[in-house]
Amino acid sequence: MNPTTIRKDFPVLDDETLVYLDTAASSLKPRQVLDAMDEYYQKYGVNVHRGVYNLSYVATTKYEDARTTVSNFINAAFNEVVFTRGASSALNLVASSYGLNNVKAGDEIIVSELEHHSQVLPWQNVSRITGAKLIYVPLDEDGRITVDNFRSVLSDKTKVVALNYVSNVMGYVAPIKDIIRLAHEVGAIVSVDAAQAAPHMAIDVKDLDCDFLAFSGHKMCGPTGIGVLYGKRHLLEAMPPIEFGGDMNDNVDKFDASWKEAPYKFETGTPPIAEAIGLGRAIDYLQGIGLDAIHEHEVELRDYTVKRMKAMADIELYNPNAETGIISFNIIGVHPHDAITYFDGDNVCMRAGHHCAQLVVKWLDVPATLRASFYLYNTKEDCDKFLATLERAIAFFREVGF
Ligand code: 7TS
Repeated sequence: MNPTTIRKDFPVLDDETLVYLDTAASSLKPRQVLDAMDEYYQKYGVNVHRGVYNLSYVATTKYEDARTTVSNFINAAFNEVVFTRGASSALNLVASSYGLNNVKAGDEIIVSELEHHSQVLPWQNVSRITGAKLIYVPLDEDGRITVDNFRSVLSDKTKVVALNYVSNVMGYVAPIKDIIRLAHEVGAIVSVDAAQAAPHMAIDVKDLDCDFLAFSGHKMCGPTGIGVLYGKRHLLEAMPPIEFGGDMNDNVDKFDASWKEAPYKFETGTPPIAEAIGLGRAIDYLQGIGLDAIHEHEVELRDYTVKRMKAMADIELYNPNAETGIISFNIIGVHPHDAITYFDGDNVCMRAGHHCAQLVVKWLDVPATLRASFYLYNTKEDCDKFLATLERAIAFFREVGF
């Protein structure tokens, strides 16, 4: 894998002064993906599933081909892949359709403080409406979800387990396969938030045996406005739609209607056609490079950077031993929102804040963190530029007084 060649695929990186370390928020998009979407708009930009003419047939075929690409990517069946607006809407679909129809007062839903708001707030809503209880897995001293801690909250009352595969703040990989096996032993279903996993590591939903799994296109070289919900066939079949309108229906009478089969009953209205095609191309692009090689590259950059950061005074590192390309830290005594402006001045893009995961930032007992995240287009030079800015930022804040 050669990041220097890869960088040439990303038009935003034509600006050679730019150091992009905010992939966990959204990745950059390669020309191949932009071209595939442009081709849709330029050559056959019509609606799907309805036109009885050749252009519409071409659009429908490309849209459904993208579903095949996604299903192969995660080892699902074609009709187990629902296109959504993103990971957030996929996770909301699980809670609003499966959750509200299967969970009742007295049941328990297991979540954690390591979740993105998109995984925990939909289940808070289910809990409010149904009277089911939210239970938090205690995190270990590093802030990890462990199998033992998960076991300590699992019971016969557990109906749903809603956890992340990779944390967007700590970059930890959860022991999700073991969690799924244990949850199934008590008859609970598991909804996996894979928004930070799918872009960086190979996923096999059959091997994991998860019931639901969600991710977004825009964090994996694809466009915004498209995401995926994988659901086991029998679960999707039993779930009611949560949005009603065009294309999702079968027969419509004055006071009643019937729905198409999954996944179509969940894809109301004109879908994100160009975006699905773009996501399919993004997956081809990532697989062409190899998910294992991408993961290895990110970890190498992370280890290189963390080693240098550990040698610096005035740095608080929150996840020194994470196994993915995410570094969460603060400059001691400096509010991250002050620090981030210094990085911006050097054209180093990172995120400062609670990363839409306030519970873990509260668990860390800090107002916010700085977060650098790596992807396939980052290089050792990016790490060096980031470290040089960091050193100057520390010197600057030391001079003006922490
Ligand atoms: N789950 C996780 C673990 C995430 O990191 C994110 C987005 C989402 C769900 C929601 O994805 P969306 O595409 O629907 O927005 N995380 C971040 C982040 O860390 N910084 O900006 C967005």
